[in-house]
Amino acid sequence: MNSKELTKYLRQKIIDLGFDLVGFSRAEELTKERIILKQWLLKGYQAEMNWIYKSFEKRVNPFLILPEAKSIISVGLNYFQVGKSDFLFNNAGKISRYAWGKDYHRVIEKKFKVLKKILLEIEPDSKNKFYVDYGPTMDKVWAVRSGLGWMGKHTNVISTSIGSWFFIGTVLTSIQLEYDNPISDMCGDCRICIDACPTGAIIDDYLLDAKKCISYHTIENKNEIPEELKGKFENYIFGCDICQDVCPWNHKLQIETNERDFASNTIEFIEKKDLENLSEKDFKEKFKGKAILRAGLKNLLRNFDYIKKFNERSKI
Ligand code: B12
Ligand code: SF4
Ligand code: SF4
Repeated sequence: MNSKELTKYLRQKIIDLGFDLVGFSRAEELTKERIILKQWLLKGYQAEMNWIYKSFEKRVNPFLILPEAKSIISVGLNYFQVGKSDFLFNNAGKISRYAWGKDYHRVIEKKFKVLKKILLEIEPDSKNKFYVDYGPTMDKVWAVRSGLGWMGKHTNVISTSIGSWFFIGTVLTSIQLEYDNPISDMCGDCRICIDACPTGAIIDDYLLDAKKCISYHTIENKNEIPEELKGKFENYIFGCDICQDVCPWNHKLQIETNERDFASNTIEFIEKKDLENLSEKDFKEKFKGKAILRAGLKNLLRNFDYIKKFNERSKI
């Protein structure tokens, strides 16, 4: 097979694995993004996520991860589901959509196992590295380069077919493939997400300050949440969907996920009393396989205390 036929074959195989989006780009150093990421870190927008800083060189240079890399494969997996309970109990904590089903890291890793076999069948000597979220890669940048979508002003990648409710997997491979073209930015004059963010975390078009982001504080922050953000979390205790919920592209598309692991056994909210009397062991047992384990019991309870102020305000 020549590289054109090979790319066509691989694209189909990846779709057959259940991914909704796939695209290919040239493995190369990210020179423009190096400057942007450096600036972002120098301004302290990463908050306490110092692991981004530590892996900086790898993030902007795929050859430091895989010297033989020729191509990047970007895949997207839709996780959108229509909410089953739109109304919210006053004291319930909201969980963002991406954590309703099974932990996406595990779901995508399962598909990657099969993809690895496919790549080795194509080229038995090929070298391949697979990442979803936790890798030292700029997943969104590669997804944009591979033509999966464009970077929205809220800094999530948006696809014209499924909106922004998708996870991104990034594969570095030594296999030579044909590359896709990026698509144009379709945000235009819109700034609905920027205006809707309750904490003002999107400080400029395409620029997010994690120090102000509800998603950062409810999931990644292991310390105190700043006093000035109190009352602004709109009941979120794990992640935040507001900037994506208001995006016209997501309103228009609303394509439900085909992934059973996401659609079954969903948790859209929990009440504090569901957590209060659990031991760490019970908590791990109760939420086995779910993404919310990442926040830890202690931090979820802290997040409940934090949103209480909003509930008190809404009763007035
Ligand atoms: C750190 C991180 C976070 C941080 C910081 C978010 C961020 N915007 O960077 C926090 C904890 C806040 C976060 C939150 C969320 N995250 Co997150 N996160 C990551 C992670 C691990 C790294 C992202 C990164 O490198 N950030 C650094 C910034 C500088 O990089 P960047 O945004 O790509 O930078 C580009 C633009 O922002 C822009 N830009 C940046 N600065 C500037 C400045 C100027 C002047 C200009 C013009 C442009 C510009 O250009 C840059 C280069 O193209 C990725 C996984 C990965 N390994 O890539 C997941 C990832 C981005 N997260 C993801 C998700 C799903 C979320 C949440 C939706 C989860 C939730 N529901 O709560 C929220 C969304 C919040 C938001 N509005 O972005 C998905 C996004 C999928 C998609 N369709 O885009 C990813 C890709 C995970 C995955 N593999 O699926 N996340
Ligand atoms: S995830 Fe929430 S807090 Fe973060 S930028 Fe979007 S709306 Fe703002
Ligand atoms: S709400 Fe508007 S500006 Fe924000 S990402 Fe969607 S289209 Fe772009």
